[in-house]
Amino acid sequence: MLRFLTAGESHGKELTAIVEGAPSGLPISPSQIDADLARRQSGYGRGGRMSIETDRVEITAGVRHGLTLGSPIALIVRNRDWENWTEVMSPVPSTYDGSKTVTKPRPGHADLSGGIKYDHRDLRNILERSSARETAARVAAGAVARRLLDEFGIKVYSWVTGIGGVEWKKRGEARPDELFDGAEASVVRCPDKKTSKAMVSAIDLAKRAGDSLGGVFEVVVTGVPPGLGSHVQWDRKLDGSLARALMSIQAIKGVEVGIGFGAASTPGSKVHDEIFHGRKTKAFKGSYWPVPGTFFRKTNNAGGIEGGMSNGEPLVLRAVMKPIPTLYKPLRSIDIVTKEPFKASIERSDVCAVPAAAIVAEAAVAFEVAREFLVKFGGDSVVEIERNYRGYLGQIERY
Ligand code: EPS
Repeated sequence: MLRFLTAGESHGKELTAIVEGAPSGLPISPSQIDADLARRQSGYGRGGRMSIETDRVEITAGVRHGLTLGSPIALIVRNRDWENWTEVMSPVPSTYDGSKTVTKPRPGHADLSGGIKYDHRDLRNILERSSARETAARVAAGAVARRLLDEFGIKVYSWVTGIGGVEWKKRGEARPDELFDGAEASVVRCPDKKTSKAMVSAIDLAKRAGDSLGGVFEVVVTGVPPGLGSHVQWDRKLDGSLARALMSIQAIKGVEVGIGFGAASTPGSKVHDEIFHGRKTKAFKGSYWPVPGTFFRKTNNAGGIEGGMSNGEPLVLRAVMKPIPTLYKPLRSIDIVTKEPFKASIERSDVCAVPAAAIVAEAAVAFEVAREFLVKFGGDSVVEIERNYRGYLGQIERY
């Protein structure tokens, strides 16, 4: 079973990810993981912290001479800000004077619920871990999964479709790889230049007002064979696993698959994707992704998943991120010690992290797809998985 855990506080020494269950023989290099780490750090609307951090991975276990061993892979991303926090965050008792103690819970953060739950009187003990800094470790773990998917022609893309009410309307039959290139060239990851500009203006406006903005992004996975996930049990459904992975990303408040909430106002005859047989590349001119098997659809309202299983079409997922709750414009709250009302003041914050969240979502989705891929085709080495996968492709060709 492919799985991962992360550890690390936002201003602690470093973040750690352990990936277990990756097969042997997978080429992994720090530079490929660093590329995703850098993509997560870019994006318009981030605060001062991003100019402190330049995330780089160190692989400390599970890889030898550029190839995975089949043993747990340990990935470390250092916090450069740590040097300013060594006393405050020291794992051993230090001369720290308690000056960074947090007793004022910020609305929208984990502070108060976590403080009550873990019986902490310094809310820093909660916020350090609930911080979205943790997502750097998830991106590192996701990069390993993405590398595995690469071996089998499965690609994970993302782009931003909305920020603070500025929406990019659907683009017909555009190719995912081209949309992705457009997103990579945009500071807000929106493939449309005009909308990108409007999004940047919206972020500027929010910043001037001491406010923050959320938004919507889309993740698309191409080259997924039919049959990942299963209809037979609730916790084996692919859409269920993907939704959970996406919802677990900090500040995500909703997830859609395919047409999603649009299905509520569309009749069934216009929702369900009709089935055709043949080679999609021949039968459907707009085709651009390899479709394993011989059945295909001309529409993809299902977002590539029916009955909890991939159907061979691209996976299409969307998620909404709430506006970052650390605001220069303070919201009312209550001090946990004095029980007095206060209005929070802050030192630094992001205004919008939707473009970064899209990259984190790519990692989360890549990991789930890789996990399901290994459930179906799993072996201990890449060679063994390849043999299993080739066998299955032959089988579905004859179906
Ligand atoms: C975050 C608050 C900010 C962000 C941080 C997430 O950090 P700080 O409190 O140090 O200014 O910059 O994000 C990252 C450090 C990152 O790498 O994405 C929060 O409270 O979630």
